[in-house]
Amino acid sequence: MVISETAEKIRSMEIRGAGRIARSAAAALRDHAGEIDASDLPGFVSGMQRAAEILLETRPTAVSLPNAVHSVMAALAGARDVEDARERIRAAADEFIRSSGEAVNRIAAIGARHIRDGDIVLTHCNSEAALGCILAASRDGKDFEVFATEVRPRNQGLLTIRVLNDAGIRTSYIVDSAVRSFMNDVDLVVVGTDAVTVNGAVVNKIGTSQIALAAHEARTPFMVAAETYKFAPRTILGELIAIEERDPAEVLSPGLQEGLPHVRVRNPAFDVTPAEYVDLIVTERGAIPPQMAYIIIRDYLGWDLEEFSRESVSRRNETELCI
Ligand code: RUB
Repeated sequence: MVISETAEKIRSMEIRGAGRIARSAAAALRDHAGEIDASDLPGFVSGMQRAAEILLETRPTAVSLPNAVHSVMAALAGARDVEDARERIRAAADEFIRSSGEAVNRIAAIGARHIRDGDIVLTHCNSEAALGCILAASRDGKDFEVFATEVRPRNQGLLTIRVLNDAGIRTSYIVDSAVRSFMNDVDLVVVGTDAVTVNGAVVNKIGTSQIALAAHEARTPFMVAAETYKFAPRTILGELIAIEERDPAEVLSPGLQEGLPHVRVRNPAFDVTPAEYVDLIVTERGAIPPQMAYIIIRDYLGWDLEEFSRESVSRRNETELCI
């Protein structure tokens, strides 16, 4: 029950933003582990695997989701019996949620140092990691302004301006296409991310790459706030990040579409900003250049080529043997 409810909330974007999606998936797995009625360990494990798959199918782009699921499900390895497995899942999920919150706070503290008195900071979409940096700078007593974009078609900018307004931060709200007009006034761009690939490319809300391009042209620093679980281990072996394409009705109402039989509405939810347009990625382990993405995947997520191969083999075994 908790799994299908959480999955639906993620799919419908009631729960949205890569960090929140990851924490809610971890919590759903924990609660599901508490509910499963399994008489033996193989039954428990296959019930957990089904749950993990349902969560993984909700939204394809935010890599924080598979990373959260992986970190919780890995706790099943070595479980002695159902009760032990339940306890391991509970502990791993709680640890993921705790460390995720801590990572966001740490990123805020580091990112805030890059915001100076008098700056104009531009942000896009609604990222708790990026907003964390802005709010922390404000709490530090810095006096600066923010430009926040509208974020068509789902208007996440409305969430962002509410947060900024509540914090008393002077904010200008602009349509997405106005970014280049203002970029020469902007001192720093701060965004979050759904995935960072091994070559340092940043996948974030549609429009981010245009903003990065405009920032690059104007020589405005472009900073990304990213917990380490937003880095994508499978890109090591050339796996690509799937870009979610959402319902055309988010862009154009079905009524209007009907009158335009030759028009196809495209609605990709994310885009890819190449590493050369990214100046800095602020993680909870410190700020890094995008070129260091591989090190994060290897050292902090603990995945390397060898583990990747082992994981693929053990996944095959799990399917064959159902543990
Ligand atoms: C949200 C989005 C956010 C990242 C990072 O897209 O692109 O910038 O997920 O957010 P959507 P956070 O609204 O489609 O989920 O820093 O909160 O994890």
